[in-house]
Amino acid sequence: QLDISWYTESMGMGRPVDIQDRHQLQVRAEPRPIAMVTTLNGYACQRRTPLQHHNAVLTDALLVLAEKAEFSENEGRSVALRAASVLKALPHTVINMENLQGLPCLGEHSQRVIKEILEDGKSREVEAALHSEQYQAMKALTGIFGVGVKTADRWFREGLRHPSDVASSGHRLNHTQQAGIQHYDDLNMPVTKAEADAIGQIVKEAVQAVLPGAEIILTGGFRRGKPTGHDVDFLITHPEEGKEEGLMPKVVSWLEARGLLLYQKTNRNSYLEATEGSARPPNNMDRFERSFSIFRLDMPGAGPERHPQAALLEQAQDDSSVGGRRVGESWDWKAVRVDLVVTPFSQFAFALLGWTGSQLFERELRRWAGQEKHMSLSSHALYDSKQKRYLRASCEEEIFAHLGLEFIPPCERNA
Ligand code: DCT
Ligand code: MG
Repeated sequence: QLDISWYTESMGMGRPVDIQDRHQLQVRAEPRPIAMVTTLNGYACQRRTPLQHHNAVLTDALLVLAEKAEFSENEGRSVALRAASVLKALPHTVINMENLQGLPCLGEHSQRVIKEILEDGKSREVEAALHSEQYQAMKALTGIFGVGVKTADRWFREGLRHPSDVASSGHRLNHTQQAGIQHYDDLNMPVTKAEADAIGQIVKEAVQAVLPGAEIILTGGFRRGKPTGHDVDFLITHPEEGKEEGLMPKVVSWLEARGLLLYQKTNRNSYLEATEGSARPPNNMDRFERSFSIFRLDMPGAGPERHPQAALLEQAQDDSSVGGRRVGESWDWKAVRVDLVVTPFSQFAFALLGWTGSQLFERELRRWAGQEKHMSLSSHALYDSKQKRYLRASCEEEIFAHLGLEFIPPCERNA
């Protein structure tokens, strides 16, 4: 899937070089500007995308533009995300526009931004976005758990800029948003792998206590090898199909009885294969028995050193109820967003694939299935529209095989 046409020792500088040039180079046998021509497949699910890549300066810029587009609800978001994703899969640093030849998903807009950064070190459009009041306010307001772009945009138009403005605005907030405001600082601090593992131990204990033999697995970004995340995602299942039914309320009660949950909202499983056929649910993430929660993770001995924002908060003496703790309060626990999902064993492989991400990798898998294979993929099942039947799978490898795709391990799904 990856074809590095050719390159010589000192990468970069040149234009793509054809066979004749190459011959001349060899004849002259002198160091020459390099051509690095790489071709990549058009779907992110056909590419290997590692966590660490060579073009962070460019992808960071494109991701700001994706965010800016998201805040104004235009489709530029997916365009910029796809462009960034292609650069993440490149095995080398882009240093000139020729390096982009033959690459998919790089439209005129993305190329303009890349060119500017290569020439001037930065993009005016990205700088303007980062400094704009709208971008900063939307970023802060959508950073509240339970607040989406629509609500944030309405608040922005009313003159609100920051969670503290919302808290003092007198707006009626739902329970999720109240929790989001209350734990704003903690929830905007990255969750570390160590914290995710600590929560994993707690969830494991809870699950084992209420249903012996049940299994839990850490999914989402941490399964892809990310060192931090915005939340912790777990899948729970039991090898005996049916045993998992009704598990979530019991797990939640166990956790609540021990004071480990600061907030939780459970959705029932609303997926019914037989009656729904191949219909693709509008949002296939919402149909398992799923609990969105905020854990209270004990952090023994934690002080401002381990909780860097504590120092900042202490400076903000006059701040109101936003954030979590007032000056002088202890920092021995941290609020952490956790998603728990219960899946029947027969759907486990699909759930695992669907919840491992990245979000773009998932979107591209579904696009590939629909457009290239006349299949419909969700986190529950894979339906073949030509054969008019569901295709079963007991592991991720089988799903890739059904889709006619080379298997990509989780650590290379960071599209
Ligand atoms: N997912 C998806 N489509 C969405 C949202 C999520 O396919 N609209 C899948 C892919 C990732 C997984 O669910 C978990 O979602 P997040 O926690 O949002 O993503 P993440 O990769 O775990 O990111 P983070 O590390 O920030 O938590
Ligand atoms: Mg996650």
